[in-house]
Amino acid sequence: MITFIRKNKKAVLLTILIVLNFCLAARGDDAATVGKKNTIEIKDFMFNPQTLTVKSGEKITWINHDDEPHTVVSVGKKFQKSSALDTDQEFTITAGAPGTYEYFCSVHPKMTGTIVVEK
Ligand SMILES: [Cu+2]
Repeated sequence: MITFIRKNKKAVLLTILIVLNFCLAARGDDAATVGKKNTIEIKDFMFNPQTLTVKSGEKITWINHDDEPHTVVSVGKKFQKSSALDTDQEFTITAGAPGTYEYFCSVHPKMTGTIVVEK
């Protein structure tokens, strides 16, 4: 009887470990998806998407797919500005306090975009 219970406990422990592993794997997938979700592509002198909504604490990445250099500069200096991004170069920030953040390209000031940060 005691042996039976011990064996059962091992089985329960093993099951917990397996379930935990699945949870961790699922979390890893989520993180990868979130990273891709918050990417703004710079192409044909435009930020795409023009408006991006993220949650506070999430990362936002711009990637320049033009042959021209572009920058990301916050209106009112509300977040760190990028250096001039060459082709395929990326710039990442972490979304701070909730609010609406406008930005532009200092090389081509007509290029503008908006970040909306939610709680
Ligand atoms: Cu530009």
